[in-house]
Amino acid sequence: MSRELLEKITASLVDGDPDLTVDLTGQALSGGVEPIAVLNDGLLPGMRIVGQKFSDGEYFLPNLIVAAMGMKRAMIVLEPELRARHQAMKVAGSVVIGTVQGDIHEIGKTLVATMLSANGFEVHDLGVDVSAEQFVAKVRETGAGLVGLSALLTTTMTVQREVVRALEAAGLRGRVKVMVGGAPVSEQWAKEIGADGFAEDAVAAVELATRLVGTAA
Ligand code: HCB
Repeated sequence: MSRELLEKITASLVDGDPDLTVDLTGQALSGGVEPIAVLNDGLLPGMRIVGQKFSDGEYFLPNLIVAAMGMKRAMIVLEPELRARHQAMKVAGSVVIGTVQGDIHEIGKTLVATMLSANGFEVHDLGVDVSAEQFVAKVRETGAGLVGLSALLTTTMTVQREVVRALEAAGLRGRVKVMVGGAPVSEQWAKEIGADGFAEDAVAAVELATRLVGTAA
């Protein structure tokens, strides 16, 4: 019975039905299914399938956004139960993410943050228009091992370089990796500014983050 419910949760994410995902998550919890099982055997397999379908070109951005929404809403129901049972999600790594100063594009950055979070990363999302100093301060405060920088404008791409330099100047670069992304950004740009990697989309960002700092969620 619980196996069937967990499979339905997975399918609801794959089918892009956030209301059903939330409803089934509630049903599973009130039916006595362990919260950690809802996460590991219901929700995360769904996100993995959606990510794979996206990589294969079968799913597109709207599918990813809807699935991320379902996951995020289900996590709101699940998190207090996980905490209550000390079954906090295994942390795959800690990430500070934000859109760089002068840039207010937030959709892609938020999608990356949600996907990282859904894949077990502890995410500190600084929002948009974030200065190099704010990134440095948050890395110091949290001890995060990875910084994700988003820039959508050719005029703000250069701020990504400023952040890399500020991390160097603060003596933090040895222990923090930097991942860049955004429409005008490329692998070549990442190399040029001394970042550790470029991710084209949220699925690639999770793969890159896992490679750079992850401990297999
Ligand atoms: Co905006 N805008 N915009 N915009 N905008 C772009 C980015 C242009 C390319 C449109 C164009 O001219 N063709 C253009 C930039 C041109 C350039 O610099 N070369 C542009 C412009 C010019 C501007 C304004 C200057 C317009 C004006 O006011 N005159 C202004 C800038 C304001 C500012 O930032 N200071 C502006 C404003 C806006 C809004 C507010 C209307 C709106 C943003 C709303 C919001 O975010 N809340 C907006 C939008 C929506 C866009 C487009 C249409 C879509 C961006 C988007 O959300 N894409 C965009 C056109 C485009 O990008 N082709 C246009 C969807 C997301 C999911 O993709 O690439 O952001 P993404 O993120 C991906 C990927 O890059 C990667 O993963 C994400 C998920 O798959 N990724 C990372 C992103 N960040 C990462 C970080 C990592 O560490 C790793 C991976």
